[in-house]
Amino acid sequence: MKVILAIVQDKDSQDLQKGLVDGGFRSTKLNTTGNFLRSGNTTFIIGVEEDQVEPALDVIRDNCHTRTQFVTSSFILPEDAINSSVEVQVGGATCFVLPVDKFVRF
Ligand code: 2BA
Repeated sequence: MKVILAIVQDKDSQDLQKGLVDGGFRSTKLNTTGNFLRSGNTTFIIGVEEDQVEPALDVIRDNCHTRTQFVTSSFILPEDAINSSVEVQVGGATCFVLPVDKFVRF
């Protein structure tokens, strides 16, 4: 068994939630915060059998989109005197696939 941790943008979270349920995947949703932009994102914990990792990643890929965000450099670098805008590409999804030693449900 594997666990997928998928960090996605809040804007994609509802579609992904539906896609996972429709695809028969069990998951847990956490409200999280990106450390760089310091804004909200969503982390899905998805437990799957090994042969379901790629199908689950396909669902994530299909429902999560890359977006461009502009942030002021002073927001990222407070010591920066010039308040210029910096372009940042966020998402579609950042995924970690981890092995699971043991899985039990009582
Ligand atoms: P944030 O940390 O808020 O990062 C948002 C976006 O800002 C990132 O998009 C990336 O384009 C940019 N960024 C982040 N750190 C940067 C840095 N040190 N220098 C320049 N640009 C930087 P994504 O890469 O798509 O990441 C989206 C969110 O996924 C992140 O939100 C964070 O919550 C999570 N994430 C990404 N990589 C991670 C990692 N290696 N470990 C844990 N979480 C990660």
